Amino acid sequence: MTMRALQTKTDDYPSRSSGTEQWLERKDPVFWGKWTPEAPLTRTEAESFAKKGYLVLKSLFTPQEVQALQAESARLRAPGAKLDKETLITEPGSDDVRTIFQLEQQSALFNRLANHKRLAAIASFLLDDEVYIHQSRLNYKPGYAGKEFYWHSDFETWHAEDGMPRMRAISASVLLSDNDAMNGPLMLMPGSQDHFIACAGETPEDNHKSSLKKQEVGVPSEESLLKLAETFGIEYAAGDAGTVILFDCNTMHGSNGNITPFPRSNAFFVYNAMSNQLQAPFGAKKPRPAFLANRGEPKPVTLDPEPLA
Ligand code: 6CS
Ligand code: FE
Repeated sequence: MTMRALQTKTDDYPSRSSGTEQWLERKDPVFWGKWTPEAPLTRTEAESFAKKGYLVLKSLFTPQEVQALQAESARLRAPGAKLDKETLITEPGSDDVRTIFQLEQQSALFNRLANHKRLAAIASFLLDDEVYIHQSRLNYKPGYAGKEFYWHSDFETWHAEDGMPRMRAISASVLLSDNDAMNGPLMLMPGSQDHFIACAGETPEDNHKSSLKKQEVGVPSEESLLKLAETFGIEYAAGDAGTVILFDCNTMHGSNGNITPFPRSNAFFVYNAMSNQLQAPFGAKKPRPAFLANRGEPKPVTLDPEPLA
């Protein structure tokens, strides 16, 4: 048996294992590294990430790069794009594509984005380790009828269903459309990353088949959401296309629907520390498929410095 297959003996973040919800303290840092003048973030940015559990970086990509990414995103969503059917998730109640998973494996340009130094070096710095892509996706929230994403901690799902041991992963959302208060931007509770809400209930078999359209298991109770919102407040991350939102794997987040005529899309990469590779799921009978959670022999990102366009 390889080291990676071994299960950690005690579970610091048990969830979905009893009938009751519980608030547990976080046992991992948010910012694992140490700031130096060579760091890819300013000291203020690194400290703000540690405190709030998220960071918005404006204009990380040039207008030319953004245009190239938008064109590639349109190509992937157009009829005839050769995509693995399994990786496509439609909106609840319609055939509109909501998410394309394994983005960096189905598009050369998005592969370069996932490996790009401007993104991956920041994740690697904050997590103080080499990083690999745990999950990637192109999210598309159509205009008029884009559906919401209910409140959740990503780590809760990744720990329970995918076997991610520690809170040592960061999501990077690269905005491909302008996001403002109106078209269903990402909402976050700053500071919520320091608490783990162990959820009630059990993971149903093949939960991902419905949870990716509408998550119902692994979400906090309304009482806990109220307490979190009263304690930490709710902020939203706005920015023009090309803005990057980085957030910790345990920051409570969600987004409203989008009834504006303007669609909203983003490319989303989850960077996990190489030392934090997946084990057996902590709160489900079998692990989710590989298109949702990279559990092979993951390769660290390359930190490619070349412009994308
Ligand atoms: O399933 C996932 O990996 C992600 N999607 C949802 C709806 N919840 C957890 C996590 O963010
Ligand atoms: Fe999420």
